[in-house]
Amino acid sequence: ASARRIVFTGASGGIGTMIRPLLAPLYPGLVLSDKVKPKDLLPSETFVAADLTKPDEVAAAVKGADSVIHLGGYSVEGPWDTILQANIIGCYNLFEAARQAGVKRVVFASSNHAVGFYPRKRKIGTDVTVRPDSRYGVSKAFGEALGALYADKHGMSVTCLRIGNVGPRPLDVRRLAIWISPEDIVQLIGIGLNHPDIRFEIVYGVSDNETSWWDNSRAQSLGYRPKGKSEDHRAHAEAEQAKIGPDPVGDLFQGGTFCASEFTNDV
Ligand code: 15L
Repeated sequence: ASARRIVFTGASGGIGTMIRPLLAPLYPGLVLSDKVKPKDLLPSETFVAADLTKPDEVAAAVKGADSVIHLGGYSVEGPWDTILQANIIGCYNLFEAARQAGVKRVVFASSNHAVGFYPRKRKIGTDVTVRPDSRYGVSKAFGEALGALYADKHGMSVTCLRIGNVGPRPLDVRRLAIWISPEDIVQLIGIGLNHPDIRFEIVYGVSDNETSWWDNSRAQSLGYRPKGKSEDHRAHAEAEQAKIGPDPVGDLFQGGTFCASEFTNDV
């Protein structure tokens, strides 16, 4: 049997840059993809350039792959055309190219912003109706729906990670609830790539945080054992929060500033 070929889109992005050193020993031969090549390619990595809006380039990137880690796209709120191209058309191109190439597994980077308009007071599971807080959040809900379609119609194994915020430590008080360490997201990616029983799953990409707003028991039953604890970084997060000050809309909802942006409703 030949070695697995795993393609990682968005490899030059924020999360990609943080986790590549952790992925390299676990997945030797990992094929990185992005529009621009990372400057510091490791000996065990290869690179194939692809613009997600170009079906031919995406097809070339996933050719021969058995699995795809799809983190490519636009990672924050943006103008409609930006979201449409990178996250709607780009995500479709990825899943369709993967299907045509016979890819068996996709791990998709969804986001907390697919459910950002749930109030912080509420604890939600992964079975709630989506409540996107932005065009970006809508595009992540679209990606989850597309993943379900390819799982149910074509038998692909699809794992959607509703990622909170990845980093070495939580950036503010909101991130105390949603923070995930680079090590823990790598653990979730591993479940998506290797768990024998996955057809379609949505799990929260969050560490073992005391103030979490999410019931992540599905991830737990798939074997997820997060090691990060945001409480270890509370002093840092609170100090950073003090510099930001209150946000009358953002502070009510899980999505924070994404909810407050362009907001014209009453609270
Ligand atoms: C996201 O989905 C973004 O990609 C990231 O830049 C952060 O804004 C994160 O959510 C967050 O909610 O903190």
